Amino acid sequence: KPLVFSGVQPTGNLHLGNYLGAIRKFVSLQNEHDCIYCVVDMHSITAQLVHEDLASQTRSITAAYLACGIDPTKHIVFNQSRVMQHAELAWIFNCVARIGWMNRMTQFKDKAGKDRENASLGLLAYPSLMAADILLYRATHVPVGDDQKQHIELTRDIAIKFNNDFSHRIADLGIGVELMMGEEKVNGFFPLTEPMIEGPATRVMSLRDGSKKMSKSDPSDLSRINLTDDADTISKKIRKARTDPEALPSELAGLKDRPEADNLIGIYAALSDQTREAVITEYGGQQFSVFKPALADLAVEKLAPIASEMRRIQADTAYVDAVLKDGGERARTIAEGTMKQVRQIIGFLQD
Ligand code: AQP
Repeated sequence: KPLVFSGVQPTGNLHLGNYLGAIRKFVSLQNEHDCIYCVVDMHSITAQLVHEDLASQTRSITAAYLACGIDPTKHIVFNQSRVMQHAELAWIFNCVARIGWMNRMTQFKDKAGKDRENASLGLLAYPSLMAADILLYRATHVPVGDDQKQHIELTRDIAIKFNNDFSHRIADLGIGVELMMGEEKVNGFFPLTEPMIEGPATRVMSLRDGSKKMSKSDPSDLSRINLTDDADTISKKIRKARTDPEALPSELAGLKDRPEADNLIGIYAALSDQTREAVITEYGGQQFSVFKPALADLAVEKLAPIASEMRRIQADTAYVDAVLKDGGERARTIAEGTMKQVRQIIGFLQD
């Protein structure tokens, strides 16, 4: 049965990239699937251990999930550190995955920078924990932005290696399920998870530099639209967004080598639920002095209600905490069911 899992780190203000690349998809998937949405607080300490406001940021991401429309009564919303089985399975996956696999991860290279020897071991092992997050629930689908594609591929590699290494044990215990590996049917314990990376804004770029991803950790606040920005701030940031002096092209091909224009078209398309082609058909030949105000109006219309709903929900700390506690309990039940079988497969003695 399909199961959707995804998460967001509580590392700062959520931005338009997180919204369009991930959270908006979380919301649309909940009508047709069972979903588990996590605030991945354990991931947030890999790059920086001490966060003065980790608790409030965890609540803020939860409030964003709820403000965007995720229903915590029908689905599971919780923070990762509440369910210790994530760390337990991650340790096992550290022993399944190879160091070379981790060394190849572009996010590790970007975040570790030049001084790799000084990066935390947790930052290197991040994809192992992410694989554990997903496979603990045997999730089949993971909605993410384009930057996470490599990590999902690694999750599949870990599942394949675990299924192979323990194939006899899984068969003897009779707890395997039939999986498709290309054309071939195999018996395995963990599913081969599919990333869901779709739509016109799978990689929203910085408003200051079209070659850099919009990111929570960018020191320039003008580089991103935060989900908590008010209408004036959203308009100002779009007005100041870096662009070239040319008018918009009348065909998509004309956006090649114009990353800033391409980014704004993608954002408009995603926010208005249109294709990029449709946006170019409407605005091709227009100057940015016409397009930017239209984009600002659209962004304010779509994002301002989320910001005010987030503020309302966040003010009710007891409610947010109750959602996380209840979600944590339900997640733990599923997670412990998986771990009992994983311990059996490996041969760990347990009660
Ligand atoms: N710019 C983006 N465009 C589209 N999707 C994006 N995502 C992040 N940035 C963009 C998606 O948002 C989800 C949650 O991301 P995360 O918080 O777990 O970590 P991240 O990818 O590292 O996000 P940031 O904003 O860049 O944070 P920092 O600055 O802390 O590294 C993921 O599905 C991600 O793909």
